[in-house]
Amino acid sequence: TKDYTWWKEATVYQVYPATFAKGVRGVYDGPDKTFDGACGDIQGVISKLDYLKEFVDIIWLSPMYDSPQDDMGYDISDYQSIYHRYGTMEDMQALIDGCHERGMKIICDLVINHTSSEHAWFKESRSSLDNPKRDWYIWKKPKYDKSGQKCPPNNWMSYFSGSAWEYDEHTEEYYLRLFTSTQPDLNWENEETRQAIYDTALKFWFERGVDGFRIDTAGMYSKDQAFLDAPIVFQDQYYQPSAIYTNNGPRIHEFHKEMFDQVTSKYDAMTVGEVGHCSKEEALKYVSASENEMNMMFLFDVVDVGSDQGDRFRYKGFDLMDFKQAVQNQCSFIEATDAWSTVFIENHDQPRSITRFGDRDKKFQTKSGKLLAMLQTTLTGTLFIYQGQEIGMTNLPREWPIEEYKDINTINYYKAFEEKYGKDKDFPEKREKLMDVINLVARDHARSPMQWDSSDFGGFSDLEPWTRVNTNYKEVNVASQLDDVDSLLNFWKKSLRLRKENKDLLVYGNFKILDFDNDKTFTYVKSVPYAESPAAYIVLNFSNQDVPFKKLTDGSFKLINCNAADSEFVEERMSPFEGRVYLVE
Ligand code: TEU
Repeated sequence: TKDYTWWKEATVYQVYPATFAKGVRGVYDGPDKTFDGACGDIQGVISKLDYLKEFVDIIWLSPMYDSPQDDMGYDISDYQSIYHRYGTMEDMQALIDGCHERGMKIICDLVINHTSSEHAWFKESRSSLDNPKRDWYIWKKPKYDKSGQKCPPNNWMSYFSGSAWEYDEHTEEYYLRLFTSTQPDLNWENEETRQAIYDTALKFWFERGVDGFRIDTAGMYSKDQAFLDAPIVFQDQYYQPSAIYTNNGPRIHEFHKEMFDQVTSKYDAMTVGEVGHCSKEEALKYVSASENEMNMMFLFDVVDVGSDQGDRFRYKGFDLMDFKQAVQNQCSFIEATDAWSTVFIENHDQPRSITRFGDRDKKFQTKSGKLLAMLQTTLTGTLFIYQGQEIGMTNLPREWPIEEYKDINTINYYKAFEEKYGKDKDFPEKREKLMDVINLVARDHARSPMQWDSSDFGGFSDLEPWTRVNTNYKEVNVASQLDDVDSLLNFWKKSLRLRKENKDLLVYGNFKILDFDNDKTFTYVKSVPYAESPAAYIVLNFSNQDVPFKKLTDGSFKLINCNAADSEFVEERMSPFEGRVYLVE
């Protein structure tokens, strides 16, 4: 049995400040390195709180801290001030208070594996070999190859292409940066560094009323101190070599326990760590209540479906069986334990779920969005929705050229690809193939401006935004869905209500797949162990065809949710992308 807790039952809504909403109290909108054009801000978020409070309980705000924005704020130059285009400290306090006044909570992004190279700590660290902060980052002497050329200390790769080591002329050493060149990794081995992180990045915000954190790259702080070359598993090296020695490293649990003990445990906080990949045993170390580390974690099983060994751009395609397995991995590992899980299929690092898992053709777009809503609102764990998911925003159009893509991950990958194959005779074909994949899986798809209404720029701003609005904003937007009883938005609201009304089953229940081998339907039951309550029986047709409906368990079935129109509903046959939720007694 599970203990009822506010952060378990809550629906969390992720806000990406750069593209959520532009407030009326204008922040300077002239040209800017990253945001050349109108950009979202904190007043914009405040202006939408009344919209959000109708269906969500907690807001997760992606980084709003001061930053050069090389990785959209995941490169922080000051934990204690706000990026000028997003607003001021007063705006942020107003947002925190605005959430609380409405009975909502707010969690912030905690990016503490690395800082920006513009952070004062790094500027000091790089200034000399004997600077007191030298050891706050990870510096290594160069190696030399046979011909006497300088080369990085080992073969670790960056998540954003190329070596994970950056050479610094000034002191003639390399620093580690698992992400982009301006995101140096902090040295968690240094106790003073850890204390500084706890004070500046966590306590400071708890004291201002923030209710918790989404902990960025929470599995990466502890690097294997041998810094060995990793075995090259693949022909062209992706980031796996470094992952072996930087994910779930030797001291990672010690660090999380320390952070919990010294900071998080002092507050009624919610914490969710982005860990991504780990074994079940490892996962339980992070999120078992008795371990005192964090409340829950994001595992990438589901969002990685179809990507080859975690490299999103080697996309193999969607397979329902893999998908079922992934869903099971993510929500079953907590059964019969004191751990907790999360439910999500979108975030700012993922493409849009309808394009990926639903119907790519317009025909069943909304209906497949409802199918995915039924899936998510019936799975065990804390539910996370990403901005725009509630109205069924989709990936960017395939015709858009690479120039419309702004994410450093996409751009670096594209450049590396061009460098490698640019001279090949068949480069144009190769390029088109890559564009097909980018159009399917790039992070950019989550980062286009939120579509509020059918006016210019989707009502996001009155000036042209820094990144282009999806061309479908006239068909897909909040305003047109608010009053339409059949809209995806209203379906989400209804499904979220049902989730709460049946929380023992839907939020807390055990999960069991009934048709693992079926390649069209996904059928599972949710049940409460040892209780004589009904079970929830969920059947989802993931295909664009009619399929027969057969009851795979005994009992009397009562339908409580369905996305098929009354006129098309036939008990023994399910229409394309139809989903049903029954209670069975
Ligand atoms: O992401 C870390 C991460 O491991 C991935 O989701 C990563 O973005 C992806 O594999 C790249 O293909 C977090 C943030 O969510 C992401 O936005 C940041 O870019 C990254 O950390 C660095 O801070």
